[in-house]
Amino acid sequence: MKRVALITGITGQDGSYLTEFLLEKDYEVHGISPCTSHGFFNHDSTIHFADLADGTNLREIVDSVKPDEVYHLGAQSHVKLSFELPVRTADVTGVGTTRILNAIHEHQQHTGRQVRFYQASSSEMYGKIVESPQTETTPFHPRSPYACAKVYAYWQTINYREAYGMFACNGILFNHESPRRGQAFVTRKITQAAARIKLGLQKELRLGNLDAKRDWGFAGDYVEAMWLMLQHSEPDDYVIASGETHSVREFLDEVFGHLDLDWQDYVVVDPEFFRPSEVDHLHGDFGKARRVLGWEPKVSFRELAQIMTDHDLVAAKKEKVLADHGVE
Ligand code: G4F
Repeated sequence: MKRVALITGITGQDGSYLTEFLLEKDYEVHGISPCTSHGFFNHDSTIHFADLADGTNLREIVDSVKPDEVYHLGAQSHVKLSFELPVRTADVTGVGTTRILNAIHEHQQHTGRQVRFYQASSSEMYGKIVESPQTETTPFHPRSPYACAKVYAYWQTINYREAYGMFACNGILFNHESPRRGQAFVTRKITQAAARIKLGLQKELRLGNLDAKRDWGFAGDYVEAMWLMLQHSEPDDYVIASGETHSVREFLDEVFGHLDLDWQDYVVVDPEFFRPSEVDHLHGDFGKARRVLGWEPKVSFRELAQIMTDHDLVAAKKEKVLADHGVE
């Protein structure tokens, strides 16, 4: 019998890599998505439409799919946007987690089945950090409505584990990127702009805080860690990170350097892209995941920057051919 996985946020970056990973392992893959208009669709998976802010059909979906594993990746995941949409972010990213946990709990009670649950927790929860590198025991100090919602969801996941014996795990994932990363996140914004600048399609790149430091890894590596957590004998919480920290400036160096350009000729610092409160420095220690799950990242910071840049250069070349032929 095939194992069955249900993924919220299936059409996002992580959802698409996880779908491919699970199909490769011969899972039957189902996903929950709020709309059809954007994202990555894998035709070997089945999509069910539901909004995490409206839990009415979540229980029906869980009852009909009968998943062995649920990967809860769906969220309003943009930190800066969360300052503009704090209530929506709390509802989708925070309470949305309770809605899906509750649907699974009711399903388990009703059917006697066991469902394993993965919560996409975030390094943003560390916020104003109290130690470095950050581990599973580092206290949280969230610095955005998004991070507050993620802290709430983190504790709900532990609460369902402790109160009802649910097999529920938090993966505390540090920033993870890829050519499928949304264009509003800083790495992809930089690789797209650099490729377009290289081909003369764009003249400048407007960014916010260049001094922020992040622990950036490759999303394709990180979905394996999600799966490993749910295969372990005990549910637990794990930091998943690259173990390195780099500034936005260093990412610019890698990307523009790869294209033989100097970013200082093109980057304009624009207050528009600063946040009301910033997370200055994130650096994860994935020692527990390595020890217990046997997981470690494969793609380095430099390789990640180059993979993303090369991908966006191909896209920019296509755009240029169309532009040269007057097609918009
Ligand atoms: O790429 P970012 O928007 O990612 P951020 O805020 O670290 O959050 C991402 O990673 C989290 C994991 O730690 C996830 F939970 C979350 O959902 C999301 O995926 O920004 C990275 C840094 C920030 O310090 C930001 O201020 O880059 C800085 N930055 C500078 N200029 C910019 C820009 N960020 C964006 N998005 N756009 C800019 O123009």
